[in-house]
Amino acid sequence: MHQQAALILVDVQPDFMPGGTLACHEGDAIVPGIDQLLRRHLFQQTVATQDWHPRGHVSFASVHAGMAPFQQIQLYGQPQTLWPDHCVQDTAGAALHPGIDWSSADLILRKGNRPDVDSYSAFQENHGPDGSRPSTGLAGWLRERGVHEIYAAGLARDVCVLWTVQDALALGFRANVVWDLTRPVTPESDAATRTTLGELGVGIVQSAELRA
Ligand code: VGL
Ligand code: ZN
Repeated sequence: MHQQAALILVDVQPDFMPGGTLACHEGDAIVPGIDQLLRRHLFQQTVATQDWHPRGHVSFASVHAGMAPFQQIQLYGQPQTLWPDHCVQDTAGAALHPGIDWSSADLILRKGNRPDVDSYSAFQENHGPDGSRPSTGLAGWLRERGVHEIYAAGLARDVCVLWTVQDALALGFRANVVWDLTRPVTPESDAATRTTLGELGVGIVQSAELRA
């Protein structure tokens, strides 16, 4: 048991896997390993996030005239990548992946439900119209349970997983990425992601190294 540690499974949803609308490279390859990891009950708490957008969400390229997916705009003074429509509430692509037994998850946190604000990290929404990044409440939830360290896995390695560990560190948690149980939207980003994680002091671990 990793005492005082939480596993955070980020956006393990069909839309981020081959056949989905915003597929990560080999995104489905992490499903068996995550299911096996959950069955080992190594962590004091397990949290799953679920990207959960209303139709017409501000992050969808389809709502910005003349814009295409993966282009960037400025939104509330910050860069915002525009995405294909994905993880629309109550669609199959937005479900927690059916190949995983989620019954041991202690908390399922839906994010990105505000129409005008995107939300990558499990801890804080992206910048809103007033320039702030509202808390999701996760940091307090973890602290109340004595958690000081997080292990993040899921999708996407270069977007929501990365933002989650960056916020975790900024909020005073030790942070690790379970590298083999993540996949990127942009495979070319892997070298930069590793460099960023190393510079921040985020641990990069493999699921096979995790021990009871
Ligand atoms: C994600 C882009 C848009 C992710 C979510 O889960 O990494 N990426 N929404
Ligand atoms: Zn999203």
